[in-house]
Formats: sequence, structure tokens, C-alpha cells
Amino acid sequence: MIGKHRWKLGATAFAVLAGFGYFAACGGGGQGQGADVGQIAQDRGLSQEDIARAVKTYVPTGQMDEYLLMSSGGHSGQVMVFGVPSMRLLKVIGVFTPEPWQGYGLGAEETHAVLDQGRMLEKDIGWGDTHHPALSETEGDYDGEYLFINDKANPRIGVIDLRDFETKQIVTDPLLTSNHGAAFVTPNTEYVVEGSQYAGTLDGTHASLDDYEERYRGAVTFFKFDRDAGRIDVDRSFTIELPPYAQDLSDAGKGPSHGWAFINSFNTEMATGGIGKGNPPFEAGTAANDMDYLHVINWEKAAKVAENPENTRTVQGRTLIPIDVAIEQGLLYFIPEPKSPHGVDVTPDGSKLVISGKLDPHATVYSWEMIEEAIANEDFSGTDPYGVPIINFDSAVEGQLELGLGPLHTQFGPNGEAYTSLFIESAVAKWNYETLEMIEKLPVHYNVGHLAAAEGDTRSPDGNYLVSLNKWAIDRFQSVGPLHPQNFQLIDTSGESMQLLYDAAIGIGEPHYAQMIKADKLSPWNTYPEVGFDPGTMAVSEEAPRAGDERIERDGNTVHVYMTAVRSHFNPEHIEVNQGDEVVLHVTNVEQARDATHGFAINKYNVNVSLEPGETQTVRFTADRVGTFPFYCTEFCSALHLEMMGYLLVQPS
Ligand code: CUK
Ligand code: CUA
Repeated sequence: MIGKHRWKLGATAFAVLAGFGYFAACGGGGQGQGADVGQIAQDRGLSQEDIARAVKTYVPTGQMDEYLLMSSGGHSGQVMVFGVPSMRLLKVIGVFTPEPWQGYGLGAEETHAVLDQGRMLEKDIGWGDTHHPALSETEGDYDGEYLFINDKANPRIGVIDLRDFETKQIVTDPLLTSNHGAAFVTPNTEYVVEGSQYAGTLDGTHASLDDYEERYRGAVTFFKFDRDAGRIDVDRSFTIELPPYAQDLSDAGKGPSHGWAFINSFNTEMATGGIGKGNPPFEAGTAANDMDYLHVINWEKAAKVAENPENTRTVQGRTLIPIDVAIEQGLLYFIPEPKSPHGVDVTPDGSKLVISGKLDPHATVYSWEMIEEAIANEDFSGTDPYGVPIINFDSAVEGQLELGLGPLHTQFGPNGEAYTSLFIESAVAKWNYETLEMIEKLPVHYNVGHLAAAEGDTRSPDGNYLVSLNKWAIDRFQSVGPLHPQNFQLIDTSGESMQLLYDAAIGIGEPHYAQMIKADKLSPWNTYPEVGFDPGTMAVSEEAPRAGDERIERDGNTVHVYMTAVRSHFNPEHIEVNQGDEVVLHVTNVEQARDATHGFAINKYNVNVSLEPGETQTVRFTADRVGTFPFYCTEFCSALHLEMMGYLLVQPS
């Protein structure tokens, strides 16, 4: 419980602050400062716990946070980066949607090309439902090189390079109608895993819901990640056909379970809803059975199986391992799991799996050793309607622990601690996955979905901090209308008992999941390494304009402009073209000073490009509108920033 102790005496305040080393830190910073702090606490009615929280979360100006929280940006289709423990928002990375400040998707050819990769059925898509960011891993530990994120609504994966925190690639999955068990990586980022959620036809054709069992399917795609290229290689990727259950969250095995992936499911009832037709609603139909199926998939073997074309079919240009091949080759097994499960989380040592059921108050702990043995001994209770062998529940489960109402997702600490979110109960349960003992519960506000512990899903969790990604905020913040802010609650897990530290309102919803990485594992660039650097290729561009080399060249109806940007001018400053000309603008920020970013915007032409120091970009457009169009720098880069402008003059043809 949160202490509601109010301070009565300044003297008590002194004592507590002294206990936190406050005065030592003040270092003689003026007489009476301690008294002021005590007075402030008293005036604001802060409790001792409040002061402790403030001291723990405050990062003094000029100092850095210890961790970075890489969070889904929810429906924005973007990624948010926060510092922990300050919970300061450091960046919003455009992934599936344009991001105006970074000029992502607003004129620069390269970023347009990335966004265009995300078109589906020849449509531009103006949003994403991003759920799960996944940091790249080496030997089961975050390596700080790449970040992946899924879009549930339009089955896609975005690839972000953490040298410049920019999106480099979007891959779509035409076989799926939606994804959810994504993005998750295998322990060396061999593959980025993407499990489907709502079943559909793999070939994208229409099928009646009456033919659901026959025609509808789920699937899991293993996208091959080429680390040297920094891109997913679709041609070396493969998909495994699955029954039309609603596949849910996934996780990859590590250590002893390396080479395997685990996916939860619900709706093994294969309900198709239809209230209007007198059928039970989806929510009832999908919860009829006591057990659903944990999918146990041998991806390492599947990768070899997929190499032989005799084993696969090509569907919509992708390589598919049909379900019967998956069964025959021993790639796919099921294990019963309690009622409508949600999260499956592999323990840091890879020896156990923790599964939580939305409608079951227990965490169920599966033993990898037992699963492996059951597979070897063919210890099956039968098969599902599609012929997938079902491992006996008792042959795979090590134990269960009652946690509370609505357990969803689990993260881990360094000493056998498991932290499981309790959605219905609005609490975090801390328990030990080795001894199956409950340690403690902490109320959160309210209805928590995912948790993000520091490095909490790697093979070496840090402890220290936990973020509770709450679904409801209700009364936690000033009302800003009926759509309430989302709330990230920061929790200190370093002590004996968990302590709620801070409510961080998130102005963007709904973020589902985040991962927390030690900041010193990242080594992002402060500027692009050389002048003329193209973030699309992550190399110096031959075409990049250099200082002294600025010019305008006409080639028929195409006008190439080679431009440089430097505090506080563009060169050239006049661009004169005829209506209908194609303008190709190559522009380089020739500066190398840290943070000397210039923007380049053309009024009324929907162009805004961000040029970080050293960066070059190409903007291509047809000068179809006649008139005078200022172009100008959109970053306040210098005292004469407002003067950093020029004119595009388009004369009638
Ligand atoms: S899901 Cu949202 S709270 Cu998409 Cu990971 Cu569980
Ligand atoms: Cu460059 Cu303002």
C-alpha cells in the first residue's frame, strides 16, 4: 500500500532527506536549501514515500537515464522511446505512418520508399496497430542494434536501425489477415517471428464462414533477418500453415529450448460468431472449451525443411510449409493450456514456459525438459482435427500457482522472480518461478496489460525497474476529455518489496508492449559519420551534393538541383522551373556539428525533410502548381534561421 503519511514537522523532512543523501548532494549549494525542501514538501502535502519517489525518478538536468524504454506507439503506427527512470519522452520514430518532424514519408524519396513497402492490396494505409517491439538479440540478450515492431491490423513488420533510430524497411505478409504473435526474435535474431491472429484464407480469396474449418487457416511466418544488410530477406523466409485457431502471443526458446518457438492460441472451438444469425457471440463461442493449445514449433528444423521445394508450396509469392508436412516432419506439436490463454513467456534460462490464462487465475509453468521427453516418447493424448499431435498436459506441466484474476503477461527478474500482470485485479504479482511461491502483489491503476522489466525477457534480466502498461487511467490525470491518457506506471523492483514510483501519461494510445534496454548497450550515432551520408543505404552517396559543387542541371523536362544546407543558407536559393517539370532535389546538410539539423520544406507541396548533420536526401516531385513557393528551414538552427530560405518559382508552360 502507498503510505499516506503527511509531514507535520520540517524536522522530519530534514531527517528523511538526509537519509537519502540529499544534503551531501547539495554540496554546500546555499544555506537553508534543506529547509526549503522540507517546506516545499510540507506545503505540497507530500508524504515521505512521495519524497522517496521523487528522488528515485528525478534525473538532474544534464544527466542521463539508465535505461531506454522502446515502446509501441499504438495506433499511431510509430515507436516511442522513453528514458527510465525519468520517463522522459526522447523520441517518436515513424514506422508505419509519416512522422512530420523527422520528415518521414513527407517528400524524401528514401522514406517514401519505406512507407510504400507497407502498402497492402495497393492501398496506402494511414495507421498501424503496433503491439510488440522486439529488440535484436545475440545469444538471448539485447544487443542494441535493431528494433522490430508489428502492425496487427495490417500484417506487417517494421525494421528500425538503432544507429540512427530510423525505419529502414517494412515487410508485409500477404498470407495473413492480421498478426499478433509479433514481433519476437529468435535468440540470435536469425528470424523475426510473426504469428497470425484472426484466421483467413492464406491465398487471400473469399471463403464463406460456413467453410471455416476447411478453408480458413492460421499461420506463423519466420522472417529471415540478414544482419549484415540490416534487412529482412523475404526470399529466405517461410511460413508454416496452422489450424484456424486464433494464435496469440509467441516467444522463442533459448538455452535448452533454443530452436523452438511457442505460440498460444484461443478459439480452438473455431467459433465464427454471428450474433445477428442467432449464434453465440465470439466471446462466448471462443471460451467454451476448458483448454486451448500451446503451439510448440521447431523453427530450426523447419528452416531446413523449407529449403527443399518438395516440402513447400508457393502461395502469394511466399514459401509455405503445409500443415501435413509440418506434422510429418515433427515441426508442430500442441499442448493443452488453460482456458483462453494470453501470454507465453520463456524463463531467462530457457528451461520453463510461463503461461497465463485470461480466464484462469493460475500461472501454468511448463518444463522444457518434460516437453522434449514427451515428444521423444510420443506421449500424446491424440491429435486435433488437423492431425497435430497433442502432448499430454500432465507430461508437460511442472506446476501451477494461483496468482489472481486475469493474469496476462510475465517478465522476469535476476533471481527467479516472475512479474505477472493481473488485468482484472489491477495488480502486479511477484512470484518465484522456481519454487512456485507468491512473493508479493502490488496494486496498479488500472487494468494492466503488458509489463516491461529491465531486460526482463532476456537471458539476464536486470531487475531494478518495471513499467506497468495500464489499459485504463480513469482518475489518475487531469481530464482532457472523454478519451483519457494512457498510463505507464513506473515501479521500483530493486528492494524487498515493489514500490510504485511514477505515473507517466502517454498522449498516444494504445501501446500494448515495451522493452527496456540498458542505455549503455546502445551506440547510436550523434551525427551521420560522413558528409553526404544516405540513411537509406547507410553509406556515403556518390550523388550527394558537396560544398562548392552546388548547381542546377536541366535534362529535358527533368531539373536536377544539387543543393547544400549550412547555417544559415541553402545554396542555390532560387529554383526556376516550368509547370510540369519533374524536379529532383538532392540536398545535403554539410555540417558535422552535433544537433545542427536543418529542415527543408516547400510550402504547399507537402514536402518536409529533416537533414541531420551529414545527411543527404533526394526529393522528387512534379512542379504541377504554378506560382511562387518559398522553401525554408524548419529547424530553428541559428540566429538567422528565419533567413534560411529560398524561392521555388514555377512558371506556366
Ligand atoms: S497483447 Cu495487448 S495487452 Cu497485443 Cu501483447 Cu496482451
Ligand atoms: Cu537551418 Cu533553420
